[in-house]
Amino acid sequence: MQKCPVIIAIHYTSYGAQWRDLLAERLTNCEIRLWPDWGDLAEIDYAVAWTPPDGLLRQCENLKAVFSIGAGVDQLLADPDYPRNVPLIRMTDDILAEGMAEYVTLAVLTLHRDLLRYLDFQRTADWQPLPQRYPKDHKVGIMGFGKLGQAAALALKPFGFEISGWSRTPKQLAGVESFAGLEQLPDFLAPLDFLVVLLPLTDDTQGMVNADLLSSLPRGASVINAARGGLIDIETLKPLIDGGALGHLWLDVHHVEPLPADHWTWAHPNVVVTPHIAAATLPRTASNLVADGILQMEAGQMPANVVEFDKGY
Ligand code: NDP
Ligand code: OXD
Repeated sequence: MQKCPVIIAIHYTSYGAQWRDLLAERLTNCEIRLWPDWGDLAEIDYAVAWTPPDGLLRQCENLKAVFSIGAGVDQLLADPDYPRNVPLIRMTDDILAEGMAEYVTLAVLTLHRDLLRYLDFQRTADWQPLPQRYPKDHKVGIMGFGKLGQAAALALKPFGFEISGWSRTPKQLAGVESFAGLEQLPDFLAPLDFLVVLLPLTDDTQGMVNADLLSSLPRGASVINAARGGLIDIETLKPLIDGGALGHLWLDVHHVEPLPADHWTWAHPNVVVTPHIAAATLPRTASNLVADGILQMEAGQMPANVVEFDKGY
């Protein structure tokens, strides 16, 4: 390495310090600067970021690349001054796929086996066996069939659920029906008992999961969103869940985060709320991918998983 690239990890204290120390172990020729000690922004070669302040990355005028520490990049592209001439690399650590597969399996099995109702019965010591349903009776559709969506499908498959995926381009995954494009969306939705949303948030997908789209689902179907809150037009879903058109809403991500304490989803009996924990980035493994990417770039190669700005993911 001829020149020491300088890396800026944009983060709050203990998490940021962890990233700084892990990157320093791998990138021994680099000076790592941690928020808020940026120094001269023109000296920065690489940024490692989640939600930097708007305009900051544009001020790093000699930036060679930005590494997102999340699989999603909408939080970076939301900056109106985001420098779109600089490659943006998204996080694809396998540990995210493992976490998401586990989370989606937890949500589907909880709803499929009526666990929420049994927990209610337990509160009043009510011994009330419900008729058992079998996986072959339930169809799961995964909207957004990329790295995380396919990992979720592979985790659910051994239980015996019928699984389908919807994406922009068709996919081939053994035993899973693939649907692609808007024209196939109604056919994808029509038979589902569980719709799992794992799309990236882009100009095309913003607010896509609304009352109109969900009218294609069978009555009583449930929706699990573990991708981004902005994909769902949440207020249009309240009448559907109140009236039983939707069975349950299972939300890991929200239109505003942290979700305000007075939002109706917290207290609704048919809504499950978790605080954006489906698949957390693990600095120990993720920092290796970032370090590998920087070393590749210093060797004149472009890392995989560069975001296509026109698609937004
Ligand atoms: P990928 O890029 O691997 O997959 C995205 C999928 O969405 C692809 O199948 C893509 O289709 C499809 N897609 C995108 N736009 C459209 C569209 N307009 N119409 C149809 N299909 C579309 O992303 P990941 O699987 O790695 O991650 C998905 C999202 O999960 C992230 O963007 C992030 O927001 C969220 N996430 C949430 C976490 C949490 O803890 N809650 C943790 C990690 C990620 P195609 O394959 O044809 O391109
Ligand atoms: C991600 C996330 O995008 O944590 O990785 O939400």
